[in-house]
Amino acid sequence: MNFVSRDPSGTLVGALAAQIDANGYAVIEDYVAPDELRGARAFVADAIAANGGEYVGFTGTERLGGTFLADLPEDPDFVALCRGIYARAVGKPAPEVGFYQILRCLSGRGARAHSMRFHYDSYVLTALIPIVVPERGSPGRLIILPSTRGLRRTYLGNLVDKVLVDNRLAQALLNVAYRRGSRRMIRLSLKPGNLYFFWGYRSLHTNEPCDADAIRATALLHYADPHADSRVKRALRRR
Ligand SMILES: O=C(O)CCC(=O)C(=O)O
Ligand SMILES: [Fe+2]
Repeated sequence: MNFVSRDPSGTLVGALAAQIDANGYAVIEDYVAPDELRGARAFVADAIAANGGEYVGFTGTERLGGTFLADLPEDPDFVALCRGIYARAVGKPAPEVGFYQILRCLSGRGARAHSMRFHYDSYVLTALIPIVVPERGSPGRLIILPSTRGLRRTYLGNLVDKVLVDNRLAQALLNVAYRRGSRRMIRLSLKPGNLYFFWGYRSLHTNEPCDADAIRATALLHYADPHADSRVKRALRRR
């Protein structure tokens, strides 16, 4: 993983940012080394088995054991990649902040409850690494409606967008559009070990479920909350 050190003029980073703008996402194929991916897959299988075959999620790196995911948010190349893409797209220096990281392991009857809920992320750039993808049944694709909004100037503006989407009517309409095969929705088949980027803050997105007897596991590293310094946000969160 030394893409950025081999890219001193920022050609790769610029191309990735342009790809996200043009296509709704960008991908670096086989970003994860096979042995690292194998370790993470074993970790996911064990975690789901220990939870009786049901969904588990891990926030942060503490409980990620010896997997590559525990080290990824400190990996200089990965950090430089994300910051570089951010700076190119936003036109401002990338903030010196860490990632909001989640490992989502879908399986069992609960897999549906964690799927097909369209949302905006609170962070500008979303990096996604599939760890396990279903081999049969529902493919568990990533669904993206690219660039459905801009970066809101205020946290309240952001909140209004979220409220407008996070209700039964809006979700039902989006699900109807999905089932009717809306061309605006990108249906991205994921490959384990690839690294995908998209504008999580700006693009409505969600994931398809997997069947109860399958596993769908994705690592998400969210970067840069535009409203991190908002006084309104802090006041609301305090309650
Ligand atoms: O698991 C996925 O494919 C997407 C999850 C997601 O969008 C999120 O956790 O914010
Ligand atoms: Fe998301």
